[in-house]
Amino acid sequence: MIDLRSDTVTRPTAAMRRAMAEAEVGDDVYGEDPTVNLLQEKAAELFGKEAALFVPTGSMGNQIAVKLHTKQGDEVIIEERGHIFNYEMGTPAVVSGVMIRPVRAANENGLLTWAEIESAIHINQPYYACPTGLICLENTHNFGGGSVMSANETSEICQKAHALNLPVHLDGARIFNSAVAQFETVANLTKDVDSVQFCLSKGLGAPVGSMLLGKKDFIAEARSWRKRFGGGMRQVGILAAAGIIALEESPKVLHLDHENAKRLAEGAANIKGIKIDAEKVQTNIVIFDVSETGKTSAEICSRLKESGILAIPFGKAIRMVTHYDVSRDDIEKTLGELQKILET
Ligand code: TLP
Repeated sequence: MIDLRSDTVTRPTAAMRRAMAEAEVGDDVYGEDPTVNLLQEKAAELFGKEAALFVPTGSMGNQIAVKLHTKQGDEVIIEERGHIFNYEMGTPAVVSGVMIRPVRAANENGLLTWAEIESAIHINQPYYACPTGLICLENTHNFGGGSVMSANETSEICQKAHALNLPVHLDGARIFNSAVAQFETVANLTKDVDSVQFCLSKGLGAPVGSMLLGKKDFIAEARSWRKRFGGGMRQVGILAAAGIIALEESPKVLHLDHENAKRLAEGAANIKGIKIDAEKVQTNIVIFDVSETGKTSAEICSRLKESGILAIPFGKAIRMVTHYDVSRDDIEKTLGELQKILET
């Protein structure tokens, strides 16, 4: 199978499996797992943040941050296609008692400008509006097509938010893809955010795990919330060992996924009825519109599946995500099959 549904489908590398087998472990609920502690130290150092916490999933990292930055009845500003709003099971409402204020970015890439955020902020409006408690950004923006926000854009938003006493959380599930695409460091991309979550289990290829980073006090409290969420694991150094390899080795090869995504987008753009601007594909996510092909996205995906290719239909579009288990030959095969389905 050529699995383009997501970069979450990667299997651990041989080096990860070896490291997992040999990992030194302890009870992480007591803070005594040396491999988890090492991963947390390495991540904090790489991002230039005071502290880091290993969490089982990106969703848990995001939701702990939402919980800690807000109080019940607050509103959280987020781009309309954002993951925290659309794909985390309504947890902000369930767990934090907050409202989401979705804001549609004018740019199709899903990246909000400060002007767009500012127009949705509610402060000092007692008796009417739900007060804004948090701004969430997403870099890369998944359903904006893997688009990247620059360090300057991020810092500008953070500084203006901080001037209004508003914290900023970054869903950086794929922040390393963003950094590689921009020849930037993850530290620069996240330097002014109050907290950032990134995933070891997406393009970086670890089997499980995400990291939440921020100030020492924030991470100490996050540790308690992780326990409340049921995420206090024990000899989890087994997983952190793979995470260390993901953190240190995988960013070096992410550019290959980006090159494959670009080729996929360029090839798809030449197929009858498919609409995509390949110029705008910056990382490993390719979303193309199939509404003018005469077939639905579901039909196309089910035909692809018959040829051993998996992709996800989203309304009138199809998403394909490249990762290290997808080769250039797989991309060419996918383009060939798409052409067969749509042009013959
Ligand atoms: N994204 C998954 C699906 O949930 C859509 C995918 O296949 O892309 N933030 C962002 C930006 C994400 O893309 C994801 C996962 C998460 C958070 C959540 O991570 P997990 O799955 O570890 O909870």
